[in-house]
Amino acid sequence: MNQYDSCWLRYERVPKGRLDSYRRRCLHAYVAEKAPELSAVRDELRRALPELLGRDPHFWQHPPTTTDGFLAIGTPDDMAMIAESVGTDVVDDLADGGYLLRSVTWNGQDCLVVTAPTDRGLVYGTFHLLRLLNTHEPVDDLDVCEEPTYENRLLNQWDTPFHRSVERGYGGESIFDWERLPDLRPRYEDYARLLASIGINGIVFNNVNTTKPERASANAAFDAFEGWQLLESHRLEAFTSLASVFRRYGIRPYLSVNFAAPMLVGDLDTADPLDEDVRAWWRAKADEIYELVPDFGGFLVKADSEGQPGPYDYGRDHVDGANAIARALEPHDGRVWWRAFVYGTHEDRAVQAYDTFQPLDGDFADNVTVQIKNGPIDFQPREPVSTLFGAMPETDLGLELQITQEYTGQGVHATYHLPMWNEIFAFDTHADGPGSPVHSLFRGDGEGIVGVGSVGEDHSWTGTYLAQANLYAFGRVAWDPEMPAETVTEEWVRQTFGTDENVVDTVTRILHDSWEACIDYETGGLGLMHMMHNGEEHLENHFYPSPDEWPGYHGATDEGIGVNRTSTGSGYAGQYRGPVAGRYESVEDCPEELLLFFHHLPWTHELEDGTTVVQRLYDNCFAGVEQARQLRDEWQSLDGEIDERRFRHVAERFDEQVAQAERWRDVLTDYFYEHSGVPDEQGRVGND
Ligand code: GCV
Repeated sequence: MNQYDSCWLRYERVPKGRLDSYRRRCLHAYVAEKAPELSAVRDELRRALPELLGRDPHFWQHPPTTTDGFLAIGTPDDMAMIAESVGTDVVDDLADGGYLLRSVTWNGQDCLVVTAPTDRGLVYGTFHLLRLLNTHEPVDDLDVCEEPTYENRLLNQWDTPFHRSVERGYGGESIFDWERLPDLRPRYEDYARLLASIGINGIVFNNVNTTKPERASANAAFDAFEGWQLLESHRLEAFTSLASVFRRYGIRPYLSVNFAAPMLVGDLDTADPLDEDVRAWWRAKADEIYELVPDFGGFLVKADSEGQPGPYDYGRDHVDGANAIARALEPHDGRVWWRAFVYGTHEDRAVQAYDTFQPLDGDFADNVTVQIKNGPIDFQPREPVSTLFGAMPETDLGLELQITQEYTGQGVHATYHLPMWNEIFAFDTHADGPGSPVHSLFRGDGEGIVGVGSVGEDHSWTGTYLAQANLYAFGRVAWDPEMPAETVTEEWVRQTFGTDENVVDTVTRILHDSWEACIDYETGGLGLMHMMHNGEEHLENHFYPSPDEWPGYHGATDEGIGVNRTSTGSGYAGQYRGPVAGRYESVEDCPEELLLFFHHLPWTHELEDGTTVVQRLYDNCFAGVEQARQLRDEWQSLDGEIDERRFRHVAERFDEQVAQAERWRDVLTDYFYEHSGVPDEQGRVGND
């Protein structure tokens, strides 16, 4: 048995109906010889085709002269057959990563062509073709043309090097063993395959918290090591081997770095971004890295946030800080991704990021991207979108989403993030007047979409098998945010659990209903959030309910609940543009699902349908638990339809999820009752 799961790259035998057509076109293959990416393509075909087709394909060393049909993979320059059957111009016009798949007739034979202007595009095109074969789609009239919507589609690994832990990772310890580099583990390549198959083109190694591991590791010997040390010369040399694994799959490596690296790694006594020695240190470090890793993408920086050092330590601002490092990367085409996740003096944390960054619009260097979390707080089950989206037109921006389920049930609950992401993407910012959805931003050069990763050493990679869907969906929306949710989800289910229609429908339904269920039992809905235990004593914090720990986030008092973020409160609503600000400012117009994020209201305030706030909170908490039970029952109905190992594991997780949901419901409803004194109309709370 495999040490770990193949996720959606399973490759099982295609049923008879499709087999002939697939064999006719794919049992002979020619993959152009040259770039490392093309050897990865050949390897993938060697893995996949024998499993899918039940025959070993023949790989030609030169353009085939066979009388059979064949699969041709290369750029038009690589092969006359491709140039003549597809045309050079149409391929050259595609963006980096774009590709074409075509069924063509060549010398009277049925052939398939995968072509692209860049080697990376050939990798994506090959994975697309294998997805079609794996899900038994027809290929006889294939004419697919794809281009990525966003230039950058990055994974942020919050893996803490040397400790082998993953901050907010629920799939076990880190897969990356930095101590053993340059020795490589097979898992690295499988991870690169998974990422490339969904179009990811950059990976940022190292936790953004690069100093002071919060928790001692199991092996105290490692406590001396911290993530900033990855910039030390001997570690950078070892890093080259890891970088080469990802390079074969068109994935550029990046590193999270510590702002004070000139002092920590170098021997300077300041990290002041305006100091000439500091600038020279960053320049020399960048030169050293690019000498070793020529396709290095750049640095990610978390500065002046949660104990990480930053420009404020020297009385400078974020522009000074980001630009100083960016200048060092600029000659190498490298980029700084500078996080906007900052705290400050505001009582309402929501206000901070906009207040800090918006006035700096236009001042960042051309190779700086400001990376912004989807909402103003911190990856809560539901948040309004960040006010910075659309507010910095002169700055390259990146949208940061969380793939890992920090606040949505961690490695236990089935909570699918795609519906949340689609809600975010569809939100109209009014940045350029009506019709300026979030997905229309981040499309410029140097911009893109970033996901905080979720994988670890567990067999499932992600703690629970259903959470693999979040990683898959992230890659797909970062490629095309307008792809219908059903398409993305069904693709994942078919590749992961097979094409039986009942299985596909059931798992798709479970995933799509799971997010709202989580919101209901973990918050009561209506825009409440951050009601969880926040202690730092173990990794599972943010998992259990504890609404009295941080009352500032939900604003519960004996009179009412919610936070006033209107002009009479913190003023956050006013950071949105025109009509959006007006909508959130008004109790009547504010969408119900965000009402208590923007308004502090009496417990007995009546909602549109006449239900009181407190009654709606009770109802939602109970409905969330019912929904969790329903999801569990639906999964149970698949007993015998899914292999025992995965079926049982997920079934056990669902039992745990239902128990957790009941716990959340009981703690929250008791808390609401304690403050409101209003019993539940249905006698479930406060009627003893
Ligand atoms: C990497 C939240 C998380 C932290 C995380 C931080 C961030 O506070 O709980 O684990 O730290 O966000 O995004 O930097």
